[in-house]
Amino acid sequence: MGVDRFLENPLLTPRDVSPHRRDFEVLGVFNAGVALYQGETLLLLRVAERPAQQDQRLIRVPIWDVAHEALRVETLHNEYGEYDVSDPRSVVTKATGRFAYLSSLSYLRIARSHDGVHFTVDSEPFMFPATAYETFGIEDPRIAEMEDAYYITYTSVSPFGVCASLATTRDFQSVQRLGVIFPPENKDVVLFPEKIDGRYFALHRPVPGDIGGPEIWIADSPDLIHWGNHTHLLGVRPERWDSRRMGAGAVPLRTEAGWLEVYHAADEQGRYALGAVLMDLTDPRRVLARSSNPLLAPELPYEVEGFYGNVVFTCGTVLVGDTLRIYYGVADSAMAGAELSLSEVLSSLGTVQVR
Ligand code: MAN
Repeated sequence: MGVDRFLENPLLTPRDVSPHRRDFEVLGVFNAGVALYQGETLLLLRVAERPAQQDQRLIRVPIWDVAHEALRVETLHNEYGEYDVSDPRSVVTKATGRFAYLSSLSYLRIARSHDGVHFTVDSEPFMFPATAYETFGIEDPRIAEMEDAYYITYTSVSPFGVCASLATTRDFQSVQRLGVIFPPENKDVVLFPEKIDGRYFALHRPVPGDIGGPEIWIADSPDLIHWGNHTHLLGVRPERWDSRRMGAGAVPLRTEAGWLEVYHAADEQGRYALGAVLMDLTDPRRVLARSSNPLLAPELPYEVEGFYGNVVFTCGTVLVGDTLRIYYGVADSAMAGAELSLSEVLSSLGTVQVR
C-alpha cells in the first residue's frame, strides 16, 4: 500500500514552540488531535515541557498545584541514583520500584493551518492542567465534531492514576471541562462522531492489573457522561506487530464499508505502529476486518529517533475525497503527516471498495 509521508515532515518540532514560561524547555510537540474549523486545519498539540535541568544530581519535575492554582517545581535529590530514569518519560523510586513522577508536564496548545501542512502555533496554551486529576499533565487529545460542538477526550494524569476526561468547545478559544469519564487506568478514549441508534459510542482502553492486557473496549452512553454496556472489542495478537499493547487512535471515520478506526499498537520491543480496524456501521461492536500488516510503522529517522524512539501514534485523521490524511506524533517528539488512499486501505482489509 502506498503511504505518502509529507515532504515537509516533521511538520512541527519543539523548536517551533516556545515554552509557556521562560525557565522551562519544550521536550515534545506530538500526538495532536485534529479538527477542521472555519476553513482551517487545527492540530491540538500535546506539548511536553519540563523545568530546565541545571544540576545532574538533581531532578526537577513539574507539578500542577491545585490548591494554589499554580505550577510547582519539585526538586528530587538523585546524588546516589535514588531514582531510576532509564525510561525518559518517568521517574521511578528505586527503593520501592514505584512510579513517582512524570519527567515532563503536558498541556494542549493549538496550531492552525490553511493548507494542512504549514502550521502556526498559538502563543498561549489552549488547555492547561487545572484539576486534581490533571496534576501530572493532560495528554493525547482526540476531537469529535458533533451537533455544532467539538468534544475533546484526553488523558489526565495525577497521583490518582491515568484517567480519560472530556471537555467541549465551540470556538477553540474557551473550553468547558465535563470531568473524568473513565476512571484509572484508562486512556485512548475516542468518541464516534455521531449517535448510532440514538446512543453515543466510545472506544476506550482500560489497563487490567493481574489478568488481561491493554486492549480496546467499546461502550455506549445516552449523554457522553455515563458510559455502560462495556464490551471487549479488539485484542493483541501474539508474535505480530500488535502483540503487546494497543489503543484507539483517531476518531472513527464513517465509510460505506463500515466505521474505519486507525489504531496504534506496540510489539514486544515497544515499537508503536498504526493499523486499521473496520466496524459495522449500525452495530460497531461487530468487527468486520482488521489490518494484517501496519498501515504505517516507524521507518524514517524522525520516527525512529527522538525523546522516545520507534513510535508513530495518531490522534486524528482528515478525509478529503479518497485521501486519508493521517496526522501522527513521532518518537514522542514531533508531529508528522502522511496520506493514504482510503479505497486502498479498505481493500487491504479485504472489504468492498468504496466508490
Ligand atoms: C503511551 C501513549 C502515548 C505515547 C506512547 C509512547 O502509552 O499514551 O502518550 O506516545 O506511550 O511513549
